[in-house]
Amino acid sequence: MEIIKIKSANGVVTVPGDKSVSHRAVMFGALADGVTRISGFLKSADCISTINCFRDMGIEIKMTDDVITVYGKGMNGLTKPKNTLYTGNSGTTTRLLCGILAAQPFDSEMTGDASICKRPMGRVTKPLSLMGADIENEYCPLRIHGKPLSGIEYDMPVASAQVKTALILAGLYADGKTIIHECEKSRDHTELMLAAMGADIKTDGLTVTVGTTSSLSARDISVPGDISSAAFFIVLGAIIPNSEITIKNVGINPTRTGIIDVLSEMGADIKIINERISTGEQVADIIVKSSRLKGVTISGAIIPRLIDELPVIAAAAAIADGQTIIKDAAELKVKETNRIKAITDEFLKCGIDITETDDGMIINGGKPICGAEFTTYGDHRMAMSLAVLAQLADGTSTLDDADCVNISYPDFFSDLYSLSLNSSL
Ligand code: SPQ
Repeated sequence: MEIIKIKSANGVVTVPGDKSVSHRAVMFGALADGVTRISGFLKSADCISTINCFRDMGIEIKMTDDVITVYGKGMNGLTKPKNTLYTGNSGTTTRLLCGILAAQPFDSEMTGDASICKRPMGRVTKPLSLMGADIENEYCPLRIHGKPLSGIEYDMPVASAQVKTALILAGLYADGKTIIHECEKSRDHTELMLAAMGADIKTDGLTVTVGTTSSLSARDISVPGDISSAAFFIVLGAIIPNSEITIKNVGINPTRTGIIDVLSEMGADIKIINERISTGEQVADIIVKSSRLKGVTISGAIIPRLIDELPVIAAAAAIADGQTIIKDAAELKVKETNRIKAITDEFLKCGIDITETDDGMIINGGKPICGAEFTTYGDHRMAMSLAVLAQLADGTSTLDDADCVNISYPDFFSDLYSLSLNSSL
């Protein structure tokens, strides 16, 4: 598909619901007593995979245009799936389900697409096995033999909300306390949502303590817009001259806002307005105007707060004057594709001065870039980041597989092109 170039980007965008919160809303709603109505749910391929897995375990889930209704059956209400649970491209579905399935009184199998079968599950299955879980294999397909679990104290070797959440979910079923120490703070939607539903869960700095929880109470959930989707428009507005974009209703949970901190440090003109709280999550509108960017170093504790935004931040770095160094981001290698290699290989195609490192990359930005025939590797965030980068390239750019945006943002291209309609070209 050819990427259409817009000369400036002006107008208002409402990005779809947060992917992390949407998955969790269905999962926790299924385990709750009562009915959970979810508004703003992200109807993308990944979140539909979660819905399908829970339907396969006997949970009734109704979908209308505006609301997803989950008829929870309580902590012990899931039934043995007749077939292998299929998680598609979704790491979140696969890893979080490990924590739930490990504690069920039935055996189950789980697998996903070619990308999921290459993503490491040992990071979840190993600590779960310390709790008594019996899971065969460290890559999908996984065979899970449900067992009674016991609480453990666990030092996480990597900052990962998926690992943390799998252990928290197992901890709800386990006998005794489960104490999890994070090495860096990762997104905390699970802790906020489960606490609001009455789970025995407490957070103290980098430590999360979970106790046996026999019931969760259902509550209606309004899912905020996904800052990981807003990220494409934040960068777009910053790098395309004469642009001003307002992105409405974006979740600004502090564990997710690293992109705003980094782009602001790069010189971006970003304003956060209408800050409010919506079902326990901070939400706001974001206004971004074009400005000249400069290179920065991105490393350490901020990395988990912007891990999914690094591909599009790299696009901003290619446009920015000077050097950007991204380090401590080896986690990028185990996403939908190896995002360090994918970014480097694709950016080289358009003449960007970029060097791949073991845990990130070095980009010397601010030089002219040319259009290219891009490969997405089936990775939604690569596709959207390359579409943003291509806006400032000389000549034509194409994507080999634009459909992969359906994983997290099915309307991405129509939202992108709508911004040029508001510009006086
Ligand atoms: O679900 P999946 O495929 O792992 O999705 C990604 C993404 O880019 O959308 C990562 F590839 O987001 C993860 C994120 O990187 C979603 C997530 C969550 O909802 O808990 C947490 C992060 O992963 P991790 O490994 O750091 O826990």
